[in-house]
Amino acid sequence: MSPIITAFADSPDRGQGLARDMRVRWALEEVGQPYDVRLLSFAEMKGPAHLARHPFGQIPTYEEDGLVLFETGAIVLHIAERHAGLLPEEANERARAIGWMFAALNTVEPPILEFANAMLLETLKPWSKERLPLVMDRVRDRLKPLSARLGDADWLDGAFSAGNLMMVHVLQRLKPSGLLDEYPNLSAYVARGEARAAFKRAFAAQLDVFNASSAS
Ligand code: GTB
Repeated sequence: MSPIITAFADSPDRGQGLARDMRVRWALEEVGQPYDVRLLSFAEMKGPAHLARHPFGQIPTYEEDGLVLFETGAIVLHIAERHAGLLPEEANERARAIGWMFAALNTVEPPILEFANAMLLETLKPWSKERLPLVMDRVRDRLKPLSARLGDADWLDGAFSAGNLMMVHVLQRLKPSGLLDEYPNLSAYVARGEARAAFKRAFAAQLDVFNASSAS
Protein backbone atom coordinates (compact mmCIF):
# COMPACT_ATOMS: atom_id res chain seq x y z
CA MET A 1 0.00 0.00 0.00
CA SER A 2 1.26 3.47 -0.85
CA PRO A 3 1.28 6.02 1.96
CA ILE A 4 -1.61 8.48 2.00
CA ILE A 5 -1.02 12.14 2.69
CA THR A 6 -3.60 14.86 3.25
CA ALA A 7 -3.64 18.20 1.45
CA PHE A 8 -5.96 21.16 0.94
CA ALA A 9 -8.76 20.46 -1.57
CA ASP A 10 -8.75 24.19 -2.19
CA SER A 11 -5.33 25.58 -1.28
CA PRO A 12 -5.25 29.27 -0.34
CA ASP A 13 -1.90 29.60 -2.11
CA ARG A 14 -3.57 28.65 -5.43
CA GLY A 15 -1.21 25.73 -5.97
CA GLN A 16 2.01 27.69 -5.63
CA GLY A 17 3.67 25.08 -3.42
CA LEU A 18 3.61 27.05 -0.18
CA ALA A 19 1.22 24.75 1.69
CA ARG A 20 3.22 22.28 3.72
CA ASP A 21 2.06 19.13 1.95
CA MET A 22 4.65 20.27 -0.61
CA ARG A 23 7.47 19.22 1.77
CA VAL A 24 6.05 15.73 2.10
CA ARG A 25 5.33 15.37 -1.62
CA TRP A 26 8.87 16.54 -2.40
CA ALA A 27 10.45 14.10 0.08
CA LEU A 28 8.41 11.21 -1.35
CA GLU A 29 9.43 12.19 -4.87
CA GLU A 30 13.11 12.41 -3.87
CA VAL A 31 13.07 8.83 -2.61
CA GLY A 32 10.88 7.50 -5.42
CA GLN A 33 7.99 6.46 -3.17
CA PRO A 34 4.54 6.67 -4.85
CA TYR A 35 1.78 8.08 -2.66
CA ASP A 36 -1.92 8.80 -2.61
CA VAL A 37 -3.51 12.07 -1.56
CA ARG A 38 -6.68 12.60 0.44
CA LEU A 39 -7.93 16.11 -0.31
CA LEU A 40 -9.77 17.87 2.49
CA SER A 41 -12.08 20.86 2.62
CA PHE A 42 -11.59 23.29 5.50
CA ALA A 43 -14.69 21.80 7.18
CA GLU A 44 -13.31 18.27 6.82
CA MET A 45 -9.99 19.37 8.33
CA LYS A 46 -11.82 20.31 11.53
CA GLY A 47 -14.12 17.25 11.55
CA PRO A 48 -13.68 14.20 13.81
CA ALA A 49 -12.15 11.92 11.17
CA HIS A 50 -9.28 14.31 10.48
CA LEU A 51 -8.91 15.43 14.11
CA ALA A 52 -8.20 11.78 14.91
CA ARG A 53 -5.26 12.02 12.48
CA HIS A 54 -4.14 15.52 13.43
CA PRO A 55 -4.96 17.04 16.84
CA PHE A 56 -4.82 20.58 15.43
CA GLY A 57 -6.92 19.82 12.35
CA GLN A 58 -4.17 20.78 9.90
CA ILE A 59 -2.61 19.36 6.77
CA PRO A 60 -0.47 17.50 5.94
CA THR A 61 -0.74 14.11 7.63
CA TYR A 62 0.84 10.83 6.59
CA GLU A 63 -0.66 7.34 6.91
CA GLU A 64 1.14 4.09 6.21
CA ASP A 65 0.56 0.56 7.53
CA GLY A 66 -1.34 1.68 10.62
CA LEU A 67 1.03 4.58 11.38
CA VAL A 68 -0.53 8.04 11.38
CA LEU A 69 1.83 11.02 11.59
CA PHE A 70 1.37 14.77 11.69
CA GLU A 71 3.98 17.58 11.60
CA THR A 72 6.07 17.91 8.47
CA GLY A 73 9.33 17.58 10.44
CA ALA A 74 8.26 14.18 11.79
CA ILE A 75 6.88 13.06 8.43
CA VAL A 76 9.91 14.05 6.35
CA LEU A 77 12.27 12.52 8.93
CA HIS A 78 10.25 9.28 8.87
CA ILE A 79 10.47 9.14 5.08
CA ALA A 80 14.17 10.00 5.10
CA GLU A 81 14.96 7.32 7.68
CA ARG A 82 13.16 4.58 5.78
CA HIS A 83 14.40 5.30 2.27
CA ALA A 84 17.80 6.07 0.83
CA GLY A 85 18.44 9.48 -0.65
CA LEU A 86 17.66 12.12 1.95
CA LEU A 87 20.08 11.39 4.80
CA PRO A 88 23.78 10.48 4.70
CA GLU A 89 24.76 6.98 5.83
CA GLU A 90 27.63 8.16 8.06
CA ALA A 91 26.30 8.76 11.60
CA ASN A 92 27.74 12.22 12.26
CA GLU A 93 26.82 13.52 8.81
CA ARG A 94 23.33 12.11 9.30
CA ALA A 95 22.97 13.84 12.67
CA ARG A 96 24.05 17.14 11.13
CA ALA A 97 21.55 16.81 8.27
CA ILE A 98 18.79 16.22 10.84
CA GLY A 99 20.09 19.24 12.73
CA TRP A 100 19.42 21.37 9.63
CA MET A 101 15.84 20.13 9.55
CA PHE A 102 15.38 21.42 13.09
CA ALA A 103 17.18 24.66 12.25
CA ALA A 104 14.80 25.22 9.34
CA LEU A 105 11.71 24.55 11.45
CA ASN A 106 12.71 25.98 14.83
CA THR A 107 15.11 28.79 14.05
CA VAL A 108 14.51 30.06 10.52
CA GLU A 109 10.79 29.47 9.99
CA PRO A 110 9.36 31.27 13.06
CA PRO A 111 10.44 34.83 12.07
CA ILE A 112 9.41 34.10 8.45
CA LEU A 113 5.93 33.10 9.63
CA GLU A 114 5.75 36.19 11.81
CA PHE A 115 6.61 38.28 8.75
CA ALA A 116 4.07 36.42 6.56
CA ASN A 117 1.36 37.00 9.16
CA ALA A 118 2.32 40.67 9.48
CA MET A 119 1.93 41.07 5.70
CA LEU A 120 -1.28 39.06 5.56
CA LEU A 121 -3.14 40.20 8.66
CA GLU A 122 -1.65 43.41 10.00
CA THR A 123 -1.02 45.88 7.19
CA LEU A 124 -4.19 47.87 7.99
CA LYS A 125 -3.36 48.19 11.68
CA PRO A 126 -2.26 51.69 12.72
CA TRP A 127 1.02 50.31 14.14
CA SER A 128 1.88 48.15 11.12
CA LYS A 129 4.28 50.63 9.50
CA GLU A 130 6.34 50.85 12.67
CA ARG A 131 6.32 47.13 13.41
CA LEU A 132 7.03 45.73 9.95
CA PRO A 133 10.70 46.86 9.76
CA LEU A 134 11.34 45.18 13.12
CA VAL A 135 9.79 41.95 11.92
CA MET A 136 11.81 42.12 8.69
CA ASP A 137 15.01 42.64 10.67
CA ARG A 138 14.25 39.50 12.67
CA VAL A 139 14.11 37.60 9.39
CA ARG A 140 17.43 39.15 8.30
CA ASP A 141 18.92 38.10 11.65
CA ARG A 142 18.43 34.52 10.47
CA LEU A 143 19.19 34.97 6.77
CA LYS A 144 22.53 36.69 7.29
CA PRO A 145 24.20 33.88 9.28
CA LEU A 146 22.54 31.25 7.11
CA SER A 147 23.95 32.95 4.02
CA ALA A 148 27.38 33.12 5.66
CA ARG A 149 27.26 29.42 6.55
CA LEU A 150 26.16 28.36 3.06
CA GLY A 151 28.85 30.49 1.43
CA ASP A 152 29.39 29.35 -2.13
CA ALA A 153 28.40 25.74 -1.46
CA ASP A 154 25.48 24.19 -3.31
CA TRP A 155 23.91 22.74 -0.15
CA LEU A 156 24.22 23.06 3.61
CA ASP A 157 26.63 20.47 5.01
CA GLY A 158 27.50 18.41 1.98
CA ALA A 159 25.04 16.75 -0.35
CA PHE A 160 21.35 17.55 -0.76
CA SER A 161 19.48 16.19 2.29
CA ALA A 162 16.20 16.34 4.18
CA GLY A 163 17.69 19.35 5.99
CA ASN A 164 18.15 21.19 2.71
CA LEU A 165 14.69 20.17 1.52
CA MET A 166 13.15 21.68 4.63
CA MET A 167 15.30 24.82 4.50
CA VAL A 168 14.50 25.48 0.83
CA HIS A 169 10.78 25.15 1.47
CA VAL A 170 10.93 27.44 4.50
CA LEU A 171 12.86 30.10 2.52
CA GLN A 172 10.55 29.89 -0.48
CA ARG A 173 7.87 31.70 1.52
CA LEU A 174 10.07 34.84 1.32
CA LYS A 175 10.35 34.96 -2.45
CA PRO A 176 7.63 37.57 -3.14
CA SER A 177 8.98 39.89 -0.42
CA GLY A 178 12.38 40.63 -1.97
CA LEU A 179 14.05 39.79 1.37
CA LEU A 180 15.64 36.68 -0.05
CA ASP A 181 17.17 38.69 -2.91
CA GLU A 182 19.25 40.57 -0.34
CA TYR A 183 21.25 37.31 -0.04
CA PRO A 184 22.05 36.17 -3.60
CA ASN A 185 23.53 32.85 -2.47
CA LEU A 186 20.27 32.03 -0.66
CA SER A 187 18.19 32.95 -3.73
CA ALA A 188 20.42 30.68 -5.81
CA TYR A 189 20.10 27.94 -3.16
CA VAL A 190 16.31 28.07 -3.35
CA ALA A 191 16.47 28.08 -7.15
CA ARG A 192 18.70 24.97 -7.01
CA GLY A 193 16.10 23.23 -4.86
CA GLU A 194 13.32 24.21 -7.23
CA ALA A 195 15.33 22.93 -10.20
CA ARG A 196 15.41 19.37 -8.83
CA ALA A 197 13.32 16.92 -10.81
CA ALA A 198 11.65 15.65 -7.62
CA PHE A 199 10.67 19.19 -6.62
CA LYS A 200 9.16 19.78 -10.06
CA ARG A 201 7.10 16.60 -9.90
CA ALA A 202 5.82 17.50 -6.42
CA PHE A 203 5.02 21.06 -7.48
CA ALA A 204 3.16 19.87 -10.60
CA ALA A 205 1.14 17.37 -8.55
CA GLN A 206 -0.11 19.98 -6.09
CA LEU A 207 -0.73 22.52 -8.87
CA ASP A 208 -2.88 19.90 -10.64
CA VAL A 209 -5.11 19.85 -7.55
CA PHE A 210 -5.64 23.59 -7.79
CA ASN A 211 -6.23 23.50 -11.55
CA ALA A 212 -8.77 20.69 -11.21
CA SER A 213 -10.62 22.47 -8.38
CA SER A 214 -10.72 25.80 -10.22
CA ALA A 215 -11.99 24.11 -13.43
CA SER A 216 -14.92 22.44 -11.66
N1 GTB B 1 3.86 22.72 12.08
C1 GTB B 1 2.91 22.10 11.16
C2 GTB B 1 3.66 21.26 10.14
O1 GTB B 1 4.80 21.59 9.80
O2 GTB B 1 3.12 20.24 9.69
C3 GTB B 1 2.10 23.23 10.50
C4 GTB B 1 1.04 22.69 9.60
C5 GTB B 1 0.25 23.84 8.98
O3 GTB B 1 0.50 25.03 9.28
N2 GTB B 1 -0.70 23.51 8.14
C6 GTB B 1 -1.52 24.52 7.51
C7 GTB B 1 -2.98 24.28 7.89
O4 GTB B 1 -3.43 23.17 7.92
C8 GTB B 1 -1.40 24.42 5.99
S1 GTB B 1 0.25 24.75 5.46
N3 GTB B 1 -3.70 25.38 8.15
C9 GTB B 1 -5.09 25.33 8.47
C10 GTB B 1 -5.34 25.49 9.93
O5 GTB B 1 -4.39 25.64 10.72
O6 GTB B 1 -6.52 25.49 10.28
C11 GTB B 1 0.41 26.53 5.89
C12 GTB B 1 0.13 27.42 4.72
C13 GTB B 1 -1.17 27.76 4.42
C14 GTB B 1 -1.39 28.66 3.36
C15 GTB B 1 -0.32 29.20 2.66
N4 GTB B 1 -0.56 30.12 1.61
O7 GTB B 1 -1.71 30.40 1.26
O8 GTB B 1 0.41 30.67 1.05
C16 GTB B 1 0.96 28.83 2.98
C17 GTB B 1 1.18 27.94 4.03
